[in-house]
Amino acid sequence: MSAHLEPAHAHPVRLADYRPADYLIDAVDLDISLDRQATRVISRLSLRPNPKGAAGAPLILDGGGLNPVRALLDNETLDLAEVATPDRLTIANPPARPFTLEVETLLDPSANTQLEGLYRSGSAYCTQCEAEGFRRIAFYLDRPDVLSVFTTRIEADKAEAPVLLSNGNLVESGEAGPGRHYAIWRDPHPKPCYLFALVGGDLDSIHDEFTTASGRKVALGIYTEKNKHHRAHYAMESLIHAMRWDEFVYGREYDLDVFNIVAVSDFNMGAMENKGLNIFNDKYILARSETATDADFANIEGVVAHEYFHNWTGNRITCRDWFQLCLKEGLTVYRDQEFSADQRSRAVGRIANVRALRASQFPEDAGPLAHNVRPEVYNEINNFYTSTVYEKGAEIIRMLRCLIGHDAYHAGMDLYFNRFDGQAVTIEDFISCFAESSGRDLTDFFRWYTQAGTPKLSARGSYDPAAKTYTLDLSQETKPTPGQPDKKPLVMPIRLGLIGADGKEIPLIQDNPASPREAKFGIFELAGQSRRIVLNNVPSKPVPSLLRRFSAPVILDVDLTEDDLLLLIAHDTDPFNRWQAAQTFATRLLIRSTKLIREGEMPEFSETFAEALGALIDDCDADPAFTAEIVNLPSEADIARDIGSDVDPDAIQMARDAFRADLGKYLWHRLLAVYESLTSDAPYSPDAVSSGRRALRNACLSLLAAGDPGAGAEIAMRQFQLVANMTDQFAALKVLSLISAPERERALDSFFRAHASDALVVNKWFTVQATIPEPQTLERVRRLTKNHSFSLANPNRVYALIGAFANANPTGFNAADGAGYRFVAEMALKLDATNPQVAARLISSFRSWRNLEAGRRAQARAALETMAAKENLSPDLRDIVGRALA
Ligand code: B3K
Ligand code: ZN
Repeated sequence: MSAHLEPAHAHPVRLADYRPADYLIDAVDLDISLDRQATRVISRLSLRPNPKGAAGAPLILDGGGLNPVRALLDNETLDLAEVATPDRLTIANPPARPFTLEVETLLDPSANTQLEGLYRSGSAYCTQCEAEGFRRIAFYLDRPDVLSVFTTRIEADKAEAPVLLSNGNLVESGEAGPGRHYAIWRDPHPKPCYLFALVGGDLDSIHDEFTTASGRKVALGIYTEKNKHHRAHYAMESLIHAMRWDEFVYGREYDLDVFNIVAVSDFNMGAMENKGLNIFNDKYILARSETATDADFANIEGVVAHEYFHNWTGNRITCRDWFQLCLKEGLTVYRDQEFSADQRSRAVGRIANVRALRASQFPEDAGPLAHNVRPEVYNEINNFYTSTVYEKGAEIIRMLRCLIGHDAYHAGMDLYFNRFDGQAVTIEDFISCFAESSGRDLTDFFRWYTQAGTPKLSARGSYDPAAKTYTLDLSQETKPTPGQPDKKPLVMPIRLGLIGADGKEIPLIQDNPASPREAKFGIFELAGQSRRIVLNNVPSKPVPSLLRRFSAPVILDVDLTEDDLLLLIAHDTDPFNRWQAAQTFATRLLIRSTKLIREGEMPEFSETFAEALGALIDDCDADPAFTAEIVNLPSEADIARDIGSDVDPDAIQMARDAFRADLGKYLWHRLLAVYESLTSDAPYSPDAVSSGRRALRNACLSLLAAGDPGAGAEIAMRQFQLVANMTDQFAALKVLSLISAPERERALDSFFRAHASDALVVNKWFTVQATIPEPQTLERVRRLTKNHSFSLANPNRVYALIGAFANANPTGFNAADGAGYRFVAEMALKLDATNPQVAARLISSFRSWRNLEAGRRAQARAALETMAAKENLSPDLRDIVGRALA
């Protein structure tokens, strides 16, 4: 067999097999002439043997379905039949000195439905190269540790693509023959090819300027499809805030003369941090009060900041290999979370982060798709852009910061930036900076990266009234995950407080504190399997407030009574734990009710809990956003996760609905009073305080409608018809969608008619329908896939309809007859032929199938097996299905 029929990298790819590249590419000159079906790419690579590679090795460049038409080595023509296949270019005996390789290829961007490489979105040309998309543009050493200086000449029809953008600074532009023009961009910062980007199109834009702390003027631009630029102002403001914040908090300045963002409507993920030219899914850029909700505004702020922050954490210092993905992602998520916390309410931000972590990362870690934050093997790297790598990766940085403190954390970051700037590095390199700055041995802490699964932290307290001591016994345990039967203890910071029966905080006094941070801040470390903490001078039996601010991403098992929880709800000085206590109270009750319902009994209600919520509602002026978080009960997925096995989603749904209905009735007058008191005719503003008031008002509306659907529908309909902002309008539509009455269809129709031409709003219309928890929803979703505005070619549409059904409609997706599973599998198979990445993402909704009751488990398995039995599955889908079944 000819050697070049094999892929350049054998699969599976293993971390243990990492070797440096045999060749380096010092410079890349790209000459790209855009055409809808026949784009011509000429790449000139300046290569040389890597002193760290194998001398005399063949040069093997990655390709992704390329169509080469010409290749020259140092100006000598090569025989293409001999050196190239669509997926690989091999030079058997390259010179043992610097040389150039020039290759011309022809691409068809219009036929690129995978949205990886160079493709068309609307009338524009754009690119997505991370992780391995650059090889679909040119033959290359497509790996993050090959850094090169890129110069890109783009040529296009002036009328079709008046705007031509790439990385770096614009160095030249002009005419290029009849009707054509060109632009040359040069990026002086060596970068891996996954950060390459190019955009061409007839785009509108807004512009601003930023002056860095040291006086560099940066021209900022945000480009959108025609006539959408007036919706990019909030994104621009967010960008400027993010740039200032990174200077202020991390001392990091921007390093080019321009920073451009382009928003496109066809994009597989959220956004991409290409050097100096971020490309975004337009849902994370475009917002006006009439089209975007408060949540959309908050997401825009967070994602714009995230991509900007990558300039230092990801671009200037990048990953040695894709196993190190969380080096840039976990760190950058942590940075964007902290940025958002500084812009908004820190407590509410933390609650939102933890809700998201528990909703997606905990289930991932508890199921067949569990993997290390730093995986050790992959078949398809695109399947590892997971909440484990991102969100759990961010939690690790947060713990590190908590363990070593502000000063050592920032000293470590400075060391990291100084030592590794311009390099492609590993997690070990990163962590070594903090070992140095803190003087601590972080070997055991490192286990967070190499061990999957969510640890369970158990805490048992006992009070000795004679000695006035409180003893807390802590222990940890992590269940086995696929391929990791034996788990070791992890090092975790446990932020602790004690609340006395009078509701006052009790000082923590120990004979021999293990560290100054323990004595000063109540941050205790659990490093081994267990630990006993004895606290002195405790005047009366206290209630422990453990894991304040959720100081470690673990499942907490603590034997608090209902009275203890009520005390924490009312008095904990840590807002996160006040919220947590309410969640715990409600979850316990809902789990009991779920069980009762399955046994044919009536669900429970708790007047005491309702009164506690009532007191918070009466006292909501202090922080309405926080009160809203408390009023929003644990989700069905939260309850399912805590039940853990033999899960019956229908019973959970019934328990939750019944409790909400009882709460709505019980608190009716107080809810209505707050709803009315928060009604405002002030002009819309997306700021945290105003959005918090809307959040609480809409949470009240939702409970009112649960308590009395008739009266609730009336209030919701009035709100739906009266308000101009999308937050309140969509919240009302959501409430109406849950009520099976004629108002529902009337509201849905009028919403669609009002927004039919606005894709991002129509996505909301798809989602609200896909998440109606009733048996007829699957039929509705099937019907909607035939709607003229639905298309499998647009990832946002797929996520809005099919993704929402699979991930946010637990009773629909998990219908007992398996119809939901079969539908999602059918859609994924259909999509797999054109966009495997999005198909694979849809199927991650099966990640918890093993926890279901036996009947549904069998149905889910059957749906997965139907997929597994297909020939011609993409590597992406084959990998997810295979791991889900393994
Ligand atoms: N780094 C990109 C994600 C790339 C996805 C590749 N399939 C966005 C981000 O995390 O910032
Ligand atoms: Zn990122």
